[in-house]
Amino acid sequence: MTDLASAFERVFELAERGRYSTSPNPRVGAVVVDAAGAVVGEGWHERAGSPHAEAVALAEAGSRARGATVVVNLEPCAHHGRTPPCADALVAAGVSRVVFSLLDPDPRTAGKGRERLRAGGVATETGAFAERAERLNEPFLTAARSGRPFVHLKWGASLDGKIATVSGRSRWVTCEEARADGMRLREECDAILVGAGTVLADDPALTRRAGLNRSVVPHRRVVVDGRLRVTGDRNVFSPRAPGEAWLATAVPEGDPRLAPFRDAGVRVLSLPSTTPGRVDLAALLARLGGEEARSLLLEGGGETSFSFLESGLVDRVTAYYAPLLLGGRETPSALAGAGFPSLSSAPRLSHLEVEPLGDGFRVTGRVGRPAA
Ligand code: AOF
Ligand code: ZN
Repeated sequence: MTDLASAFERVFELAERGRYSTSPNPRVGAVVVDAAGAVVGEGWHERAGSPHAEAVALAEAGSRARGATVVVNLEPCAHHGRTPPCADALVAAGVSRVVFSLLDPDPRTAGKGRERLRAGGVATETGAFAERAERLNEPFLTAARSGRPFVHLKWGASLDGKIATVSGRSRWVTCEEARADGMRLREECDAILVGAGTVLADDPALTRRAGLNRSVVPHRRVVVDGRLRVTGDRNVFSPRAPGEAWLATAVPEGDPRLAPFRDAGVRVLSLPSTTPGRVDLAALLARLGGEEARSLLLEGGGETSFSFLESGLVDRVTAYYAPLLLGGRETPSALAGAGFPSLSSAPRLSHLEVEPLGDGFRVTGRVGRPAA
């Protein structure tokens, strides 16, 4: 006998299987529970183009779906996309009730799935486990609501917030477990971004190396460099690396210094600037969003991270802390820039999750809107 809470527990477990593969689609799990409380069908969405969770669960349930309750973390879709509408399939299967957590913000569904179910005589309930459902699909939901990718800011630092020693060495501040977890975040995100300062100081490759991602969205390695300080011989632009390299700059399209990047296969985006020499980050995110990038991992450095925060464009922060004290007035910090002038204008994190990791800890939280 399955109650609603345990059915949802299973739904989230199933949906979680799609963590590294469903983008640009959401992570969805579905469970069919018959009138006696037995689970007669289960499904999850594997990747864009493959059947939706409800379709898989209904197929497994077969005729046992008649009169059953279907539990799912997202509103069943109402549209013919890469697959036919789940709402119609649920009506056709004769289910009596659908319990789902959230309305699907995709404008092709957005309440229409629920309407189709109701019109077909199926009872609906919305809102159960909504918070957990939000957390699971932060990238998809943020992107569908705003048209830009979900921005996840990450850093690894000493306990006093320094990301390198005073001499600039930064590679081994946090422990191996923290670095592995950071690598796992790269697998979840459709794009990884750093500023020019980080390219010049650390020369990162921004590649995914854990081999977890199986989504259809190409992985973008993005460099923001308003004034064009970097050169094409940096690791991030290597034509041998998988995925696309993007260079976002404020220098005009016709600048001859951009030609070698283009010749090397780099996507050059000459974007408007907010202040002279600085890329309009919202314009960059809109370009990424327009190409189905649902999430972006922002890996520094301090100037670039601060610019994103200042523009109100960061959704989540994950920080790894080492039990290490570096000090130093000139030591690079996770955040630089001009700094927020007051406590009320500074972004604040909510829904904090703190976990020990290796010899340090990880803290993650949602970025709230500043009060002023
Ligand atoms: C569901 N269940 O398992 C998924 C849903 O073009 P398609 O067919 O790949 O559909 C993608 C859209 O369908 C996506 O934007 C989202 O609105 C919904 N995804 N809905 O009921 C699922 N993956
Ligand atoms: Zn569907």
